[in-house]
Amino acid sequence: MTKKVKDFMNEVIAKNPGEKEFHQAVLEVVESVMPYLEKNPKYLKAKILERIVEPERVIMFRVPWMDDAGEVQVNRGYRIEMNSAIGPYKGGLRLHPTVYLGILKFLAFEQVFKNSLTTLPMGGGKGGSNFDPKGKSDNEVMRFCQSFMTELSRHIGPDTDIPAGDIGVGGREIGYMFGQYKKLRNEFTGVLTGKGLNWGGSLIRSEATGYGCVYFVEEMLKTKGDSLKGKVCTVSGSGNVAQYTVEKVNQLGGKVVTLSDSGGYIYDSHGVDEKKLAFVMDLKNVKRGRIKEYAKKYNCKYFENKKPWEVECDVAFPSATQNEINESDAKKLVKGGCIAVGEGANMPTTPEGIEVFQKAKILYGPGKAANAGGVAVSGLEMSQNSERLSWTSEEVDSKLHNIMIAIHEICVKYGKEGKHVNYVKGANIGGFVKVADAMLDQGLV
Ligand code: NDP
Ligand code: 2IT
Repeated sequence: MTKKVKDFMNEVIAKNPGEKEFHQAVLEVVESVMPYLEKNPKYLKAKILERIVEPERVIMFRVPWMDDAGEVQVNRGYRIEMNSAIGPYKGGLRLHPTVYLGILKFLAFEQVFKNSLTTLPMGGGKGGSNFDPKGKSDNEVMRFCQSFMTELSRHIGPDTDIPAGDIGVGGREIGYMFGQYKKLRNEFTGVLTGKGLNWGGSLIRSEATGYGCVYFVEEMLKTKGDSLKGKVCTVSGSGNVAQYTVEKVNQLGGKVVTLSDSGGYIYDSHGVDEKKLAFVMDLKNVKRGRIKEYAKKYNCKYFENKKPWEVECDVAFPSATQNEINESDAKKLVKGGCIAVGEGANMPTTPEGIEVFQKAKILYGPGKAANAGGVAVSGLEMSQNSERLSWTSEEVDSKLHNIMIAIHEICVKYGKEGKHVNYVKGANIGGFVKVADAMLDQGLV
């Protein structure tokens, strides 16, 4: 770490005490962009870095709701409006017991660069709550979502801030929140994305993050004259991103041998085919059960409290949560012959893990590039809402595919180091430049 980076980080840490995930996300970007800033001192003079790490606005609020037993419950809600230089704040909502300011600020910060990479006009934001949807009834989830939106509705709008899903927020939650927003405002607008297809949602939004991540990996493999055909893939998680990663890997001729949840992972050497994937979707999206049940149903192994990175693979798709691949996991992956990593999750690899991948010179696609397909199709949902039209799935999928190709090109442009592409550097600088230039254009605001 250079002295300049260290001094900068010391300030960030002092100003944002205890927010370790936020420090981690900032350090990764600052290390990448500092050499670029030194060559382009106009950014240093305008203190773009100091400004870009400070959220434009942080909203924190009380979310009271009543559980089925008639007891009052209180959660904390958040919305981080990080940066609106290139468009309205855009980013998901996370409902998970681990949620606190540091996690949402890391996610909002990543979102700024990711959204810039999509080529669409979207600023960055993120929100959520420490509410745990696990084990709650539909009615409890509805009452929570209504209370959460009652406050959030004052701060968002289709041209101001447009939330969407993330961990613990899918179609059900977006539905309850949209209903409440509409009731409060008496307006039918595209204030949320990931909506149902009958009420303003876009085709391919559910598929977008997983599909996009696989398209991105296919582009990385192409630079080596390779493809996903015949590749053995490990996937973590079994939620939205994991499910559609499996679907697209299968379509492109690869084989997925693992899936996981917070309880452990399943290993299926025959691969998670279309029929088994339908079982997983019903298990996770309708029954809200545990992945362990897959092992029972298909008579394969379940590894409790373990992560799938000990399984040999060609390509790994971490699609669960932050910091799920540490240094030792990364070493196991490289040793097992892994040639590419596509991050469906946000910041799933620790800094030490990233170093292992970089040293081994494997194709490492960081989340802000590889998983940008989700928010990209959210952007397309916003366009369709503004036009009051809906596009066919072929149209949306083809736009998504082109956006992932464009993101890959941006990474190559800014990340090429001789024959090797440093996708971390490429994504960070490529995402940064557009936002930084817009901030320069708009003056000291
Ligand atoms: P879901 O809620 O649909 O699924 C999350 C999955 O990850 C579940 O299988 C869950 O298991 C597992 N998981 C969550 N937290 C942990 C944990 N602490 N340890 C182990 N496993 C965990 O979320 P998504 O699929 O939408 O999100 C997955 C990742 O992708 C997140 O990092 C998210 O930020 C990122 N992402 C999502 C996008 C989207 O469009 N949805 C877009 C871009 C990125 P369990 O049920 O046991 O908790
Ligand atoms: O991390 C992400 O990019 C998301 N959770 C999706 C955000 C969005 O606005 O679609």
